[in-house]
Amino acid sequence: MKTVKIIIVALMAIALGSNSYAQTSTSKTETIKVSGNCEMCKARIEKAAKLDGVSKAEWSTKTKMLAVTFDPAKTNMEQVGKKVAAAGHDTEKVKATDAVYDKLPGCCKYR
Ligand SMILES: [Cu+2]
Repeated sequence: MKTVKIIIVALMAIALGSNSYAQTSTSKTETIKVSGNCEMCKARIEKAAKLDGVSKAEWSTKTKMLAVTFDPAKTNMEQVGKKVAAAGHDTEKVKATDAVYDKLPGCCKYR
């Protein structure tokens, strides 16, 4: 009976251990600077950043920083940046094209 208890405890430890390992290895959070002004920009930026593999995207109207939590096996910050730029917002590496930028509402013109 004692042996059974030890085995159960050992199995639980393995299960818990591998679970926390899986969490740290499958998602990471990175932050990039994204140009924008208002709450409308925030909604647009966060929507654009939600690619497949992105679990969380949050942009601050104050700091202009976009924090993205994603699965590195599925996507990366380069892809997120490209998508955000395609929606009309400049990022550190990728800039929005004039054609997309011109279509932004007046309050969102950050240049
Ligand atoms: Cu805006």
